[in-house]
Amino acid sequence: MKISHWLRNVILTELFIPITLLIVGIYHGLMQTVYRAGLIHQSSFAGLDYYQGLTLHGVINALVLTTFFAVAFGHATIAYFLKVEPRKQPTKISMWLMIVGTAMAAWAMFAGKADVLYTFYPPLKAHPLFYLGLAVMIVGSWIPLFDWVGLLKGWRTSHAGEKVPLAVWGTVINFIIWFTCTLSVAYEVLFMLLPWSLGWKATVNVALARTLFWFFGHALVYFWLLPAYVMYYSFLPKLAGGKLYSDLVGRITFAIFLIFSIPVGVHHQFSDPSIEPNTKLTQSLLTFGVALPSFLTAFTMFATLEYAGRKNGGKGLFGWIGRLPFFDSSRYLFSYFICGLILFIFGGFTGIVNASYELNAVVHNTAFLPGHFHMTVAGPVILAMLGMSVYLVSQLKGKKVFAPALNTIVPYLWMIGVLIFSAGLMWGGLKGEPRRTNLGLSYLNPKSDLFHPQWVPDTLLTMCGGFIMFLAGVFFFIVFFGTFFRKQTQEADQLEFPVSEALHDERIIPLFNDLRPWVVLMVLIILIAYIPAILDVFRFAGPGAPPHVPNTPIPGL
Ligand code: HAS
Repeated sequence: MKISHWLRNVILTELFIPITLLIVGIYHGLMQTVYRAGLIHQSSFAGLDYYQGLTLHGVINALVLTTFFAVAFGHATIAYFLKVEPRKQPTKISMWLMIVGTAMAAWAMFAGKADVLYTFYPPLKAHPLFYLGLAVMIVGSWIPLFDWVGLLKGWRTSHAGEKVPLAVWGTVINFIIWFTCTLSVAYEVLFMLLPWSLGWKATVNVALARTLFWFFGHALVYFWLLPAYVMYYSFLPKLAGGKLYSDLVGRITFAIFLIFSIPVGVHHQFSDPSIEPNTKLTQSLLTFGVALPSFLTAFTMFATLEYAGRKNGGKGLFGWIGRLPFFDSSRYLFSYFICGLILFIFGGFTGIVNASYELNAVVHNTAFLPGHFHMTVAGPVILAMLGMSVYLVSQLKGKKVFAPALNTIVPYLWMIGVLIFSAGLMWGGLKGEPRRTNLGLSYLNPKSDLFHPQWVPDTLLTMCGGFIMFLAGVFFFIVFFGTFFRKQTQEADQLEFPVSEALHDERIIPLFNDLRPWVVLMVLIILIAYIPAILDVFRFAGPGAPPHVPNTPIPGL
C-alpha cells in the first residue's frame, strides 16, 4: 500500500536519528569491555569519562533507540493493518517532542553533566536538562497511543464482528503498558529529581525514587520486547514458509503481558532494605507470571517453525530445521528474527535465575546481570529493530538493500558476539565480578593491591565478544546507511509486510478482542502488588540523601 509522504518522512526520521546515535552507543559498548578487561588503567579515554560513556551507552541504546523505534514501527503497523493513517498534527508533535527531549538529554550527557547511568538512581545527580529532556521525550511517545486508540475504535465500528488484527492488538497493548509505567517515572523525574537537581530541595528520598523507577523499569523491558513479538507472530511464520501455529495464543500472550509487566518491578530491589520480604515474595511470584507469555511464545514459535520446515520438505525429528531459510538474502528478516529467538532462550532462562528470590542474592549487581540483559535487549529486541529498520527504509525510500549478503550475515555475527560476550560476563559474575565498575583502574590492574587475577580470563572473553559485536555493528551501519543513501530504483512511499496466515485461526473470543477488561485487571493487580511496596518505602526510608558524584565516595561533594 502507498502511504502519505509526510508519514513516510516521520517514520524515516524516527529511524534515522536513533540509528545515527547508535554509532556512539555501540562505540561505548566496546569501550566498556576494553576498560573492564584492564587494557586501559584510566578513568577516561579520548576525553570521555568511563561513567559518561556508560551513561551514553545505556541511554542511547536502551531508552532512545527503543522508544523512537517503537513509535515509528507502531505508526507503520497501525497504518498498514487498519488501513488508516495516524493524524498528521499529533504525529508530528510527538516526533518533535521526542527529538527536542533527546537533544536536551544528549547535551547534558556529552557535556559530562549527567554521569548517572540509564537508571539515574539518586543520590547520583544530573543536570536538570537531562531529567527534563527524558520527560519531554517520554511525553512525546505517549501522544500516538491516544491517536491509535481513536483509530482502532473507528475500525471496530466499521468492522463489527471481525478480529482486531493481531499486530494491532500487540501494538496497542504495548503502548498501554508504556503509558501506565511511565506515569511513575514522570512523577519521579518532575517532582523529585528535577527540583532536587535545580537546588530547590536539599535531599531526595532514595528508596521512593528507586521504587518509582522500577515500577517503570521492568515494564520498560517488555516495551522493548513487544515490537519484536509483534514481528514474530505476524511476519516470521510467512518468512519461514509456513503459518502461525495459533492466532489465539498470540492474543493470550499479549494480554498476559498487559496484566503482569508492571507489578514485578520489586524483583530489581530484592536487596533493598526498605521493602519487606513479603512484598518481595509476592512480586517474585508475579515475575514467574510474566515469564509465562514467553514460554507460550517459545512453544508457538517452535511449532510454527517445525510446520514451515516440514512444508519446505524437511523430514525426521530434526530434519525440518535445515529447511528453514537461514541464509536467504531475499528473506533477511528471518535471519534477524531467528538469531534473536536463539539468544532469547539463554536470556529468558537467566531471567528466571534472577527472579528466583534466593538465587538473586548470588547474582545481584554482578556482571551476571549485563550477561542476562544483553541476551534479551541486545538479542531479540535489537535484532528485530535493526532488521525492521533496514526493511522499512528500503520500502519507504524505494531502494534495494545495500550489500544484501552482508546484511544476511550481520545477525549471525552479532549473535555469536553476544553469546561469547554474555558467557564471559556471566562466568565473571558467578565469581563475584561487579557490574558498572571500571575494573581497569584497580581489580584488573596488576599494579594495584586490589588486582583480581581470577577475573582476567572472563573479562578477556567478554572483550572478544565485544569486538565481534562491534564488527557486526559496523557491518550493519554499512548496510543501513548504504541503503538510506543509495539511488532510488523502485516506487517510494510503499509499505508492505509479509503478513502470516494462522494454521489454527480460532473463532472470535470476545475477551480476546476487547482490551477493556484486561486494563481493569491490570490496574487491580498493580494496586495489590504496589500498595504494600509504597507503604514499605514510606515506613522504612532513611533520611533524605544529598547529591553524590560517581568518582568520589563522599556524599554531598
Ligand atoms: Fe530481565 C534484570 C528477570 C526478561 C532486560 N533484565 C534485567 C535488566 C535488564 C533486563 C536490562 O527477576 C537489568 C536492569 C538493571 O540495569 O538493573 N527478565 C527477568 C525475567 C524475564 C526477563 C524473569 N529482561 C527480560 C527481557 C529484557 C530484560 C525480555 C529486555 C528486553 N531481569 C529479571 C530480574 C532482574 C532482571 C529479576 C533483576 C536482577 C537484579 O538483581 O538486579 C522473563 O521475561 C524471561 C522469559 C523468557 C523466556 C524465554 C522464552 C524463549 C523464547 C525463544 C524460543 C526460541 C525459538 C528458536 C523458537 C522463558 C521465546 C528456535 C530455533 C531454531 C533454530 C528452531
